[in-house]
Amino acid sequence: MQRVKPLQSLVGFFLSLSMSLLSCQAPSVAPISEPLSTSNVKLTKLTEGFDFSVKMTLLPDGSFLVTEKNTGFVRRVSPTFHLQHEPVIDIAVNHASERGLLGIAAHPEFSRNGYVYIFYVASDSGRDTDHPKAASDIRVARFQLDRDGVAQAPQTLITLPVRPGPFHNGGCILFGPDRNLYVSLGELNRHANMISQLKGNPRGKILRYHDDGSIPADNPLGADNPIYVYGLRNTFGFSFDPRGRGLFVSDNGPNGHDKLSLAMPGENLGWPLIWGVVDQWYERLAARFLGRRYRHPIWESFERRPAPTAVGVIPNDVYGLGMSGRILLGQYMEAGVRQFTLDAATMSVATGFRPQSFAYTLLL
Ligand SMILES: [Ca+2]
Repeated sequence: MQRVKPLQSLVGFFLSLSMSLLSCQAPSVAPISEPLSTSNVKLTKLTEGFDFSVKMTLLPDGSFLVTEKNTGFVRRVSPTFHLQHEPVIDIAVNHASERGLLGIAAHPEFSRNGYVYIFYVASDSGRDTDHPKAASDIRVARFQLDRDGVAQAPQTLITLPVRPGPFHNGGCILFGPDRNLYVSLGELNRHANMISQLKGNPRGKILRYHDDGSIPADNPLGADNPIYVYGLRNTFGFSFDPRGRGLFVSDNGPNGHDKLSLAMPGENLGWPLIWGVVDQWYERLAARFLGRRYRHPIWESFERRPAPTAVGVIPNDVYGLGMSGRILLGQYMEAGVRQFTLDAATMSVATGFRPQSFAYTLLL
């Protein structure tokens, strides 16, 4: 299999390591491509009328909020799947290339406080724009919905110390079971400087914050460091395993090699040193070099480019026997949802694929 290798200079570096490393057994996972025997997940179109919808978050009353990348609208869909015409809130975004309003998450105590968090690339003019130079920053903000569904002006909680990239801005935000806020930031398509591997820089990482934007003292890389998982390229989705096995993380690779990983706190998913199942000699060596923090993926797409987005895990067997713990992965280029089941003994995966003609909302 021919792969693009942007870091050929590393080969020479690794050659200088002892030959004993060459004989080490590499961590390896053999993805199984057999379809799953049962497929109880059904995709149903619930509503339409969005302008480039990207993410959604469920509210306690059964309605959900949906982000529109280019308009900066947050739109509400009722429990009966009626799309409210007027947006809940309208953010001034820079939506050039992959920028825009990218992420949304309702606070775990939304019923009490009405807080909704959003991730976006802010315009520097107060108006939506796609001018490449008219971006202010990448931020996480919080607004409050009152009981009538009226939004208060957003308050910026986190301004990420980076220059927005035209590509690879990440943008998935999620509250974890510990009620902390998790944020994915891509490497902004500037990976030649190994930025995803640097533990002092937020690019190419999943970050962990308190709900007020402060950094938890028990973060895995230190009390003043927001990094939770590193070595990422551009992650649009992640989800905690309800069984407590870790954090399932999707990542978009270069020219294919999209991935699904199961990461523990403080772990390194390899980019840009490694970007798939370890099957090349220099990647095996790189895996050894990265050491115990490196975690190889549980699945990769090889030459295909499904462009994974959201990740979800079915928490119980309400959808049928054998469905509990199944992992669902949204796909942008190969529209539809891919599903996985994780073999608890080998931590490898079996996959099932149900192609769709165009994107649907996932009904769970
Ligand atoms: Ca707007």
